[in-house]
Amino acid sequence: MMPINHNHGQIMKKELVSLPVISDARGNLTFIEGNNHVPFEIKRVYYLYNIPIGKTRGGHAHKKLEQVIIAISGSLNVTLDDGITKNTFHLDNPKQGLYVGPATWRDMDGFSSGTVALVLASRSYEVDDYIRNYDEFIEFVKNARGTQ
Ligand code: T46
Repeated sequence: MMPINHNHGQIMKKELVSLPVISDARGNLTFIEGNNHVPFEIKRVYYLYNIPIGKTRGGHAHKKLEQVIIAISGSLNVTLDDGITKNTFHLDNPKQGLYVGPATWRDMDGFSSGTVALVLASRSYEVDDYIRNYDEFIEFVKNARGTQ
């Protein structure tokens, strides 16, 4: 999975999570433990599949939620935006995850046919944790930086 940089050639390596693989003549097995292979306790798991070609998802940020996105099968592009820098990651490897922290706008597109994207999440589904308006997101990021 290679990040495609939009700004200053900066590679955001902290987003990439390598997952363990047990490989033998029967094939591969990858396992994921919370607070070990991903940097949080896993509270929720969901997956995106049957995505029609050309459709986009995401278009929001979260206030508190942390997630790791894995292309279990197929491929997709995920663009992460922290309010200043945008980086696009092409996910096509079930041995790697993409960490998405709080206060990060995400857009997903370029789903190949048959893609299954597994998402591991640090919190239960909370509608109030979503920021679905980009201007509100920028305000949220500015306020968060101001309180640091
Ligand atoms: C994210 C990206 C990667 C639930 O009821 N429970 C859930 O756990 C989730 C994830 C969604 N929903 C409902 C909320 C909406 O009514 O499912 C509907 C579709 O969700 P949304 O439009 O947010 O789907 P995506 O693919 O744009 O975003 C999802 C996650 O919501 C989001 O947290 O980071 O995948």
